[in-house]
Amino acid sequence: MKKLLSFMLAVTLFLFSGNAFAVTKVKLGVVTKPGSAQNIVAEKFKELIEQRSNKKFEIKIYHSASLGNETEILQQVQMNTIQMAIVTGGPFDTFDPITRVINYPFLFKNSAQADKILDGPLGAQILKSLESHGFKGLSFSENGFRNLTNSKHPVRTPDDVKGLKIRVMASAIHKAIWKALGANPTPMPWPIYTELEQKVIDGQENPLWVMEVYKFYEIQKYMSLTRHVYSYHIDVASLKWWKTLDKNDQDMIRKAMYEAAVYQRKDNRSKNAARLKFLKEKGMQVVEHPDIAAFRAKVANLKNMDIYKDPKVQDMLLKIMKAAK
Ligand code: EAX
Repeated sequence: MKKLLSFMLAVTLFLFSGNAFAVTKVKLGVVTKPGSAQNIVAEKFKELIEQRSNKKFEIKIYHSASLGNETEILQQVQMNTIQMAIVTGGPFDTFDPITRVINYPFLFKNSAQADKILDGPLGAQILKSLESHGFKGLSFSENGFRNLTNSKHPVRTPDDVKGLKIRVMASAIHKAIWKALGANPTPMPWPIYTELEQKVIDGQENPLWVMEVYKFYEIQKYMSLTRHVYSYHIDVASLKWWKTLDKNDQDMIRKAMYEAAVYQRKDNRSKNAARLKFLKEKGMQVVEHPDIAAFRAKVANLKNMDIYKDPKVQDMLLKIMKAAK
């Protein structure tokens, strides 16, 4: 009897002792659907962290806006009702104005340069800045370079943009870009298929994967490879939640998320040529070389706008512009 009791005590102690069996459930929100850039990061992160933590962390991915749109996801991350999220740069703009620096039009020459800057000290400074807004910024993954599509006519120059009703993300800089180009920018959360189909809006802008995964070729006849903004995601955790984790777990999570981001950027880029081919086959008329110089000229003064006046934001903009020269 005594033996049995001490055995049971030992088992109970073992079961309740510390972390060996304690599972930490993590809700991870993305607004887009399986196959999307955001969801590929989420799935890779889940795979890496569950394996490396021996399932101590269990990641449940909530995709397809099941936790709300991107702004709503970020609000829940601040409150720690959602622990992690992969969110496009645009909607961060209202939470921390420093993020709008990366959305500056025609900022990066190419993806290698974007990686170098965002993975370097300037990117780290931007991620750090998010802490004063309740987010632990972990890494940058990517949506990709954004291109314009519309249902009205081919766009070669800014003159062709005049009067088009273009959906933009919830972001001051995205709205400013399309206003400067002469469009009628209309902020709207994701997804937007129905609005395009019903012609509430004429066009939208997004990286190539979006036109494929969301079947925009069915409802948007014209695409121009404007590559006007390098669209990043910020892979974040709730700062409230982050502070409850010990240093080892924090390091493991940060590392796994960065690796997931690097994996996804590469994956995304490797598919672009095939996507362009696919979209043409589906009947999209593509202007491959719009007059980029004319587009650039129209947005050249945006850096002097009020949305970049905050000294911290202005300072970051100038530093990134210099680094991207
Ligand atoms: O990734 O809202 C947007 O235009 C985003 O790019 C969207 O989440 C697709």
